[in-house]
Amino acid sequence: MARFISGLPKAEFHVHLEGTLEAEMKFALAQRNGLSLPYATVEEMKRSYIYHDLPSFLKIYYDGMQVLLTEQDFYDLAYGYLAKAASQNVLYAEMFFDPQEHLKRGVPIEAVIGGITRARADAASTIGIESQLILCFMRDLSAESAMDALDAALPYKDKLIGVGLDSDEKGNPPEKFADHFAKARAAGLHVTMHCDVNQEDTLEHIRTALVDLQAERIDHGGNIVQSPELVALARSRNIPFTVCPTFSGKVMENGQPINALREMLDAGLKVSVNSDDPAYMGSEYITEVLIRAQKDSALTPAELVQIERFAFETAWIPEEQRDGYL
Ligand code: ES4
Ligand code: ZN
Repeated sequence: MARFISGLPKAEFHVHLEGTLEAEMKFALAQRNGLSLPYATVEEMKRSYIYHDLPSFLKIYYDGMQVLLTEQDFYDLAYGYLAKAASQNVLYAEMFFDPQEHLKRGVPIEAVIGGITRARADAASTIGIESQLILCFMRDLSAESAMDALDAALPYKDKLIGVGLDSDEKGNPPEKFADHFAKARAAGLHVTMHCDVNQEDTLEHIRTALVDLQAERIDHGGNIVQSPELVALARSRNIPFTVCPTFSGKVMENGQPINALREMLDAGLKVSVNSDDPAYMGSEYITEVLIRAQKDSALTPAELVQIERFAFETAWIPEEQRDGYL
C-alpha cells in the first residue's frame, strides 16, 4: 500500500509555504541573514515544536518565519517545497502564503511574490511540477491590515490564483473579510477559506463561507458532517474540502473524536488529503500523510485514486490543462 501511495500521481491544495520551512533551512537562512536563533541545533529546534491547539501552533509558526527576508529566501522556501513535493509524485500544487506577516517585518511584497514566482517557474521547467499561489488573509489581524496586503498584491494578481483565510479563527468569522473577498473576486481571483475543526461557531463559519461569501472551496471543514443541511448544500454546489488529517483529523463530538475524513467521504463530499504545515508536523509530506490517512480511515485503493482524481478535477487551472492530468 505504501508503494501504491508513493507512486500515485498527486495534487496538493492545502499547504502553507511558511509551514514548509524546515529547521535545516531556518538555520541556513538565519546564518545568511546574520540573525541568531534561540536554539543551538536543528534537533533542539525540532524538539521545541510542541503545541496543543491552533494558537500555540501559530506562535511557533510565526516565530519561525522571521528568518525569511529576501527574494532569494522566498525562492529557496518555495523551491524546497516544490522539489520535495515533486519527489513524492505531486504533479500540481496550490500553495498558501501569509503576506501580512512578511509586510509587518518590512519585507516588500515584490520580494515575497517575486521569489515564490521565480521558484514556481524554475520548478516547472526543471522538475516538471506545476503550481499556483493563494494569498491568505490572516484573520486574527485587523481588516485594514488584510486590505493593505491585498492592495499591495493586486498589481501582481497575474501571479496569484486566489485568496484564502487562515490563522486564528476564534472571534474572527469569515464575514470580517467580506469586502476583501468581494474585491479579490472582482479582480478575477478564486476564493477559499479555512473553517478549521473544533473551532467556536465552526458550523456558522462554514454556512457564512458558503452562503454569504460564495466560497468556492473550504479548507478543513470537518465539522460539516455534524450538519446534514450543510452537507446537502456543499454536495449540491460540488464544494471541495481540503482535509489535513495530521492537524485536524479529529473532529470532536460529545467529547469523543470522530474520523472526519471517513465521515466526509461517506457523506459524499469531495475531499482532498493535504499536508498543511509539514515542517511543523513531523516533516510528514503528502505521501506520509496519505499513508497515515489510509490506515486511520481504512481508505481503499479505489478511494485513494478517487481522492486524487477529484483533487485534479478541482484545480484552479484552465480546463485543457486539467484534462491533461485526468
Ligand atoms: C494556519 Cl489556521 C492554520 N492552520 C494551519 N496552518 C496555518 N498557517 C496559517 N494559518
Ligand atoms: Zn491550513
